[in-house]
Amino acid sequence: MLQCLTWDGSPFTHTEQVRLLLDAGANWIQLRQKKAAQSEKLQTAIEAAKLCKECNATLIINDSPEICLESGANGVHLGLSDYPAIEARKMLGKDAIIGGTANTPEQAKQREIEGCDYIGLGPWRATQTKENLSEILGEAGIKKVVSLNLKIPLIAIGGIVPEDVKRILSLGVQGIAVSSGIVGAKDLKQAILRFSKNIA
Ligand code: TZP
Ligand code: MG
Repeated sequence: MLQCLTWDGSPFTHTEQVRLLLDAGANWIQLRQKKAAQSEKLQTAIEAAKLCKECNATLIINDSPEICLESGANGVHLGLSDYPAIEARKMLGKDAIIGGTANTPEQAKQREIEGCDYIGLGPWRATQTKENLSEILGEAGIKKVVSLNLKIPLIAIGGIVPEDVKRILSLGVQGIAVSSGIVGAKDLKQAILRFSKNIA
């Protein structure tokens, strides 16, 4: 599984990034538009949801269950200090995909208890993409969470480059999430290929 996240630092608008990602074959996209008014985020999400539906791709909205609901996206990704996952489930229903961030085994366990569908586990290494970055996990930190044998997939995130993919997957996580390494690349198609060829 490869989740591609849009990025405020890209020269392209978020809608353009979604279009480019879909053209490059992405089938799981997280719209991570941080620096915009709520109304603009909603407008982008509506456009992105339409584009993803046309391509049968899954769209996850960062932070906001409301925008997920109003745009018709498939789900929401909730950070550690975002909207509570249990409340998001009540709002979005059983079919919505709810992802939750975890940085420690305790948080990961809690995400499963809350009914999340997947865990964004990171950061793998330091990255400029996210502000207020939690403690770097590296191999040891990821292994601790893998050893819990949770029932929901673990998606590693944070500063991941193509050369990391095999090693990270060999630790026992189920997928990889990438932002700047794909939407910040000169050749986005080539970048997706470089990540996905190592992902079953
Ligand atoms: N959560 C932990 S690290 C991170 C997020 C959203 C940023 C990932 O972006 P990049 O550019 O792949 O490091
Ligand atoms: Mg968040």
